[in-house]
Amino acid sequence: MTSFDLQELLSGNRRALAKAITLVESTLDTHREQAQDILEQVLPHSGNSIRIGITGVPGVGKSTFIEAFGLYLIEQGKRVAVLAVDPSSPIAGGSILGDKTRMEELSRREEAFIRPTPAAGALGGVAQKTRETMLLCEAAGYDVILVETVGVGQSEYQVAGMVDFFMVLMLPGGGDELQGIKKGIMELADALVINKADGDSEKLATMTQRQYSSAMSLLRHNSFWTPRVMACSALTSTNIDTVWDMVLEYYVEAAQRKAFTSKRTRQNLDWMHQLLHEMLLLKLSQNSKISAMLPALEQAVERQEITAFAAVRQIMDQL
Ligand SMILES: Nc1nc2c(ncn2[C@@H]2O[C@H](COP(=O)(O)OP(=O)(O)O)[C@@H](O)[C@H]2O)c(=O)[nH]1
Ligand SMILES: [Mg+2]
Repeated sequence: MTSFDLQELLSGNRRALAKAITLVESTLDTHREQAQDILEQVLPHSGNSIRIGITGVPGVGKSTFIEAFGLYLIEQGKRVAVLAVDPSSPIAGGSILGDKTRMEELSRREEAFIRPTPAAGALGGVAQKTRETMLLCEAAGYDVILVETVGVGQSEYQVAGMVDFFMVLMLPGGGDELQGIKKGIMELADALVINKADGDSEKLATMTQRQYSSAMSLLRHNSFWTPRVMACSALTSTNIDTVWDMVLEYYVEAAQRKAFTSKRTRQNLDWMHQLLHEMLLLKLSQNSKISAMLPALEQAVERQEITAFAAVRQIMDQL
């Protein structure tokens, strides 16, 4: 990519942004190199957005919420990027079709950029692509990045590790176990938002909110921030503004306590270690000598002829 394209990207040109993301998502070595080059150049222009992670079981209303929330943010003068992490989606964009219909108005807005999940199995993993895409979107001038994820595998943990504010959407009634939410996720949440607090469910939502408020106050959290429990309706756009006000409040408090930069610094270091891990595994798998000896070593360990440690030691000797 030429420096001209980079200027285009920085000026917010959507085609330049889409092209850069395609390079980031590519599995071709030459594309990866180009992508890394671009990422290094955009780095000084990134980091200036509000990064929000949104998770919850399928059907809780994430896409509907993002539509309402995104449109509200645009009303507030923001530019909004929506990224999805869905490791269960086998093809690029496999899951977004249904979502596009829920984000119909948002996807038509000039101030919004919606990017579906990259193909699963891409080098470095889906979450890493999302992280890099986030930096590109920031360089292109998006003020708020919304990262949506479904509760599959490690995706919620990965998303929590790349955003400033992590939100769990829930349904009125039913405990977290009933709703299929992992225990650790509740501890990572900066807010629980009970969605579908409308019509017949409004009362139930208020009750659920009360239950979770007391449950959350019992949870241990090692942050300056006490997680909030709210109720909203994405369908009727009720309390969407309250959710945004809460995020802003979090930012003000975080900035005052200088907790903000330290959180991102920590995330960056985690990211580095994760990348190192992945690169080492990749190097190992690309090493033909090691690939050739692996089956025999596995057998030997299976038959208890050698210890796992001895097997790994033999592999390490090849490096
Ligand atoms: N009553 C009500 N229905 C909602 C609300 N938000 C979403 N829905 C409905 O719930 C279903 C699933 O929504 P969707 O946004 O696709 O959920 P996702 O799978 O979490 O992305 C759709 O039929 C929505 O219309 C809400 O606030 N109130
Ligand atoms: Mg959805």
